[in-house]
Amino acid sequence: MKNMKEKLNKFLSLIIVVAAVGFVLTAYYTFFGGSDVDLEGKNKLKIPEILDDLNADPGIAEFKLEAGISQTEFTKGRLTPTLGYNGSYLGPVIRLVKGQDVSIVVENNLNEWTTIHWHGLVVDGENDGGPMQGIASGETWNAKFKVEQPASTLWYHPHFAGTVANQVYYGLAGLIYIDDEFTDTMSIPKDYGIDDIPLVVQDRNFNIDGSFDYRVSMMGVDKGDKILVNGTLDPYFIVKREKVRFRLLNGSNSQNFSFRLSNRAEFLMIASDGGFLEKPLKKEAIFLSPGERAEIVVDFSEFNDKSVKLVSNDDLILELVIDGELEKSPDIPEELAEVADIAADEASNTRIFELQSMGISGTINGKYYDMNRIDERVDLNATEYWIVRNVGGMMATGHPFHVHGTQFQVVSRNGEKPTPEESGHKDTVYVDVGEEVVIKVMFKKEGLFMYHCHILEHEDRGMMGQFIVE
Ligand SMILES: [Cu+2]
Repeated sequence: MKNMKEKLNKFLSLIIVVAAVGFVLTAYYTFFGGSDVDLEGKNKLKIPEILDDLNADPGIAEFKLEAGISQTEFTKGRLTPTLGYNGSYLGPVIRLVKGQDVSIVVENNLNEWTTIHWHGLVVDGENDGGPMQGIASGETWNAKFKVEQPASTLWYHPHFAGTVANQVYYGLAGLIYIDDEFTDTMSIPKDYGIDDIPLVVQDRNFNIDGSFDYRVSMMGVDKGDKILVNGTLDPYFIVKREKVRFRLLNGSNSQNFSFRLSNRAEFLMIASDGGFLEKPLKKEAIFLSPGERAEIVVDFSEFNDKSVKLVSNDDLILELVIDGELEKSPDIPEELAEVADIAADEASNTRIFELQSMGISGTINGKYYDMNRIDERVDLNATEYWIVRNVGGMMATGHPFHVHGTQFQVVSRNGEKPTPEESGHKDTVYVDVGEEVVIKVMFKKEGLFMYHCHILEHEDRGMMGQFIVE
């Protein structure tokens, strides 16, 4: 009898211990853990490397990039033929500082021509990497320039006439960060890969064998049913309960994104294409057409959820797993930077650009791109108003209008003052069907430059013009 009682007591003790352990574990994961978020089949977000500066002098930066043919395992066990810079897909972040003299040697190890364009960088025509600076297979090209613009998130990608869409789709693109005299001491998240996260977002289609299924027809481009973020399929990223900055690039060929958080929480937009806005802007969603960038700060200390999703409409972009204890992160300053006003007046020259779609191709002012024709001549240091109209066309779409060699300001959209998110400097502006956007542009660099639609299939099929600054 006594024996029975002892056994029962032991059994009850065991149950209590098991229950207690269970309770403690549950409580631990409830408060601290993200481990009950189902990450089955998901991949940890890749963070691009920062490209080594080969010159120890802080005033001089020397870089080497190599465009090559490779394969990438987006899905376990399946290899996708891809292109990449210094790697299998996409490229490293080129980190520049305002005032630096920069040299970048680009080696073309593809079996076709390419160029490399520094999108958003204000440099002269010869170093811009447009269609005129073609690099033959096996050759190198050396771009040299001085960084003269404020802190910003820019990017680089090929620009050889007719092959841009394909080369970007297969993986040729990367980010450029510029730091300036203010960024070191600014109270914003800036720990690269920890609370300052690059997000290169691209839509893609895959075949069953793992290869890309890049579908283009006369009608247009098929939207990819998969999303790659920094070349990661089904990505997740673990953040702390603190403020995290995301540098978003719409790196897609033709798809627009409207980014928001799954819990519909507000975040702060702090920068657009050309750098910081004057003041942080509270937003619930951010629209980016191909080529456009935005920097946002999300305060994860405000969320009780264990996971929040970055989505675009109903598409999952990135699962953000919130892990760890509450971290005290500093307030974002109410004044971020001074956005230099581009001085233009009634005397400034005005030009009109009419964008017209024809399914997969399109024209600007009724003309297809011709590398032997200069479309516009601009005086060095002139400031001009450019009126950009989307006049529709067959299977009309919106067009992201990009101007090389400058950062411009949006003056008006359909006669109205632009929204605050368009108040900073920009190099790409979305013009929807029927819209008219007026920009003021300053031309501080000499040479031959492009303006074009940043739907890469449109650009490749002629929706581009050339201007010379002299
Ligand atoms: Cu277009």
